[in-house]
Amino acid sequence: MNTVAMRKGLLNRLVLKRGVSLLLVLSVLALVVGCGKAPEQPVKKQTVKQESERPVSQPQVKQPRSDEPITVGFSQIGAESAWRTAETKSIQSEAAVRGVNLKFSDAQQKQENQIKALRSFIAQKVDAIILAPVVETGWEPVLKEARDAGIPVVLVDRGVNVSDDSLYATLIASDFVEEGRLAAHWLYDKLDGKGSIVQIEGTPGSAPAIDRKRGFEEVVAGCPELKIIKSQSGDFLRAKGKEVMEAFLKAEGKNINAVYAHNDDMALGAIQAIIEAGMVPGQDIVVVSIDGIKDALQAIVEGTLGASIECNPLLGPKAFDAVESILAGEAVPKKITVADQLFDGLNTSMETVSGREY
Ligand code: GYE
Repeated sequence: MNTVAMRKGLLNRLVLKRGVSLLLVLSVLALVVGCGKAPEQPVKKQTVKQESERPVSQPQVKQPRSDEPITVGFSQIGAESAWRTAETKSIQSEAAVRGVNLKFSDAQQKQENQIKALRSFIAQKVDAIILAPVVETGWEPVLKEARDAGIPVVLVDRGVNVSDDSLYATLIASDFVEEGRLAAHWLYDKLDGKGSIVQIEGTPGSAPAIDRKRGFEEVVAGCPELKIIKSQSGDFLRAKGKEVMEAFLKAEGKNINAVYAHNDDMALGAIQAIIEAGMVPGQDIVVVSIDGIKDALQAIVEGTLGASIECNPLLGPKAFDAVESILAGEAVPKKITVADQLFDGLNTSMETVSGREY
């Protein structure tokens, strides 16, 4: 068997195996693909370190009275994507199931609104806060206020960049760097190692945009015949993904072989732009993205989207498990990693689509 056939066979087997961890997929692929080896330098100070997966006890958390329902404040980013809407629903419905009194605040993509919401939760003396931080930086003052008030903060889906880990109790999220690497390896395989890629990035300064870019570019840097010719933010929005792709097509036209979008919504917008430009997505231009939402799985079945790396948004159960453990004085891991999988034409059918909740 030649190397390409071997690589294909390997990838096929790997994608077919549901629930396989990205880490496992990548370590095998890194050996076989031969490009995109891990960089010599450690890539950014990770928001969360591996060794932090060990349970750690929490600093002075006020224990609620056990006969009363707990009150939790949830500061959500907004509703920019189908992924985000699914996450909101998961947290709201899990709160209802557990009889938690949930105070919900939608920040409409603005960090200042999230900071205001957190201050209001602190003033209302909630038992715990769940925060999905829009960007990585700028959280220290308000997180200190929460810690001083004895209110634990559980981060969901995006990490923060803080000098002191004790400012939050735990982070429940996918490994975005690995998602980016997996997208690049899939594309390498699809393009037989060569081609020009355009990248549609997520919200500037957000953990998934930073890390998905880093993981993807790290692999591409090791592939001499793969090039990223354009890169721009589409803010995780379908309409903006389309706009950015229109501009890319205007500037580069037929030079573009592939699109890497940091989420499915932007990829679906880009697919629309490709069709409107008279080209065939999946044939003239290959598209790969991240999230694994229902519409993306449908596009995979239709052949317009090549692959989507799942990022599981159903974080409600894990978030409230963490809140309850912390309030019970139990130790929780500093990072709770959510397992994801890759979807492409080999493992996605109409049945997969209809089984998808979001
Ligand atoms: O991938 C994207 C969204 O933070 C993981 O945010 C999340 C990302 C998700 O809007 O669709």
